[in-house]
Amino acid sequence: MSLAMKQQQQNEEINLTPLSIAKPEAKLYLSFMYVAFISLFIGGLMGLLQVLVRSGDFELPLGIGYYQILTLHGVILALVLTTFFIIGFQYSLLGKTVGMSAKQRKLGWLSFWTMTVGTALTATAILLGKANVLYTFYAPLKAHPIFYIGLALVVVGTWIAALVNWHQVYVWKKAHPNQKTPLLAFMVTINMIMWVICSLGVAVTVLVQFIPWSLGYTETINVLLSRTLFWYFGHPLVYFWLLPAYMAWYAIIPKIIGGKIFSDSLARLSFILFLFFSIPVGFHHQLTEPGIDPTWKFIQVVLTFMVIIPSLMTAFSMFAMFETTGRKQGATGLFDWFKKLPWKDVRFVAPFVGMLAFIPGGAGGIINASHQLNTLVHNTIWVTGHFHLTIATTVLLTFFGIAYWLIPHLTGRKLTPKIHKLGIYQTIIWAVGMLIMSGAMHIQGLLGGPRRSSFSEYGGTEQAAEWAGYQAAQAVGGALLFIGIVLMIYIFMDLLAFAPKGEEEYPIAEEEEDAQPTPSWMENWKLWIGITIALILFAYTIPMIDIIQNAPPGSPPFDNIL
Ligand code: HAS
Repeated sequence: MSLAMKQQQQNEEINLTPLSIAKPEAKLYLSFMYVAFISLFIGGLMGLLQVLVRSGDFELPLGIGYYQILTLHGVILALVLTTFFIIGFQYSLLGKTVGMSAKQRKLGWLSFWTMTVGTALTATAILLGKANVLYTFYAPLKAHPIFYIGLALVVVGTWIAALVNWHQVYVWKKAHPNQKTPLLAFMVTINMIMWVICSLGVAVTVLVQFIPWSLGYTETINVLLSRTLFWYFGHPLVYFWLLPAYMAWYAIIPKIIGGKIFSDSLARLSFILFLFFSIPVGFHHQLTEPGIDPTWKFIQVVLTFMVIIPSLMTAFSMFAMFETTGRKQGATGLFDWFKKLPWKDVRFVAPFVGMLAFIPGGAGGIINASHQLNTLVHNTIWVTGHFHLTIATTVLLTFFGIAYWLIPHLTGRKLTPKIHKLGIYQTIIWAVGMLIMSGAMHIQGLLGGPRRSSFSEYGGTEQAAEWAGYQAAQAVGGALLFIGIVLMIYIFMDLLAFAPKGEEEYPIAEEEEDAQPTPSWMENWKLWIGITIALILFAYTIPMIDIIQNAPPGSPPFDNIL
């Protein structure tokens, strides 16, 4: 058989017809979506209250504390909304590409209920005002033990989901021994490997340090160790959010715009690089932390610059895919392909605006990661501006883009022209709101405005007076974003229960007919996990020993900050 025929045969085998999703599976995937969208509403409302308080013209009623709503905002949006959406979406990706058995579905429910009970416990502690510790729960701020126990349960739930996901892929692999794992299943496998390895760090600090300390079994806590373990988890956490968005960019958007996957191998390589470089970089969140040797900070900053590469590869891929598709549709000239993109299709427009936001969002990340520049922006509201561009725009708009077809696909309804239109308005409102809010946060940060702080005039200093206009702008932007949230909840409910019955496509793109075959070594899991662990041991072993051996006296708890 000629090489060309072999390639074609392999591509045909890979472009398998997507499996159909049965009702019981749809119910499971949808349950994750319910929690995600309820969280969006609650978290968004808290965000609105925050920007109003910080404008200086509004006070919280009924003795509610600023740090209470800030904690709820961060936990419910950054941890709950994201995790539920991602686990539900990833289950659906695997259900569609490799299938889900009844047994796996049952375990899927176990993961859902473990995560939901955990969320309820953590939320209760926050609502009772017993956990005003923000989403990073930095020691020595202390929360009620239930807060940490709830978070631990959420993580355990995700581990169950990881086991189910890997089992799904394993079963498929056994049934298709000589075929490469479908691209989306490969990507989910990587994301969950990264997640399990990194969440071990937060599990250790919560179980060994926080829970005994909050129960009063130990009097003090090693603050530096707890933060280091948190950021060992906390940076890969941001890629755990980003990679599902990249899954949609690489393998779903091409189908929506009428194109093909630009390069299956390149997509896989970028995910492998994320696995390598997402974890050994946590120190770039601790560049101002005094107890860490600068050499190790330098090494982790270098590794941080390595993790930028797969995002640059993704940017290249997106441009290439847009241009190739446009040219196939008859575009000529340098930029005509741009006009060929489906500007009335909200399934494309929302993620596309997310991609645009990642250009300044990613550039901001590169600034943060540069040691000298970090001293200027660290702990200022610039950082809050950065993560509202990345997670709250790039990732969230992509998640909205996914919801427009995923929810009707699961409920057996149609995405109507009316919802397309509303969705495009929603995207515009979000983009404008975020431009105003995040832009003002970036500028105020450069003028020295702190993050994680309630309104203060700082004794009437001139510097604080400079921030007033930017704080007002944040309130305006935040109010627009809340309108965007209300609109999105309306759209979600419409797609759930009111849109006309019908069939909505689950768009999975195929490879080009003449695509080069993906090398089989790309699935050398032992090698990838081995390199990942080697990099982690290299970046963390010596500084960890140093942090533990030369630990300063531990800290007693600081409780009930309002
Ligand atoms: Fe970050 C702080 C560095 C990416 C989230 N980050 C945070 C925090 C969060 C967060 C939540 O080094 C705050 C944590 C806290 O509470 O303290 N970040 C980076 C770097 C990247 C980065 C180097 N961050 C993210 C992503 C996030 C996220 C993604 C969420 C999803 N970040 C930092 C650092 C800090 C930090 C420090 C600590 C700051 C401090 O001092 O506290 C990189 O991954 C960024 C690489 C990205 C790019 C952009 C590629 C562009 C693409 C779009 C292409 C556009 C297209 C459109 C195709 C290089 C892929 C086509 C357009 C046409 C016109 C056709």
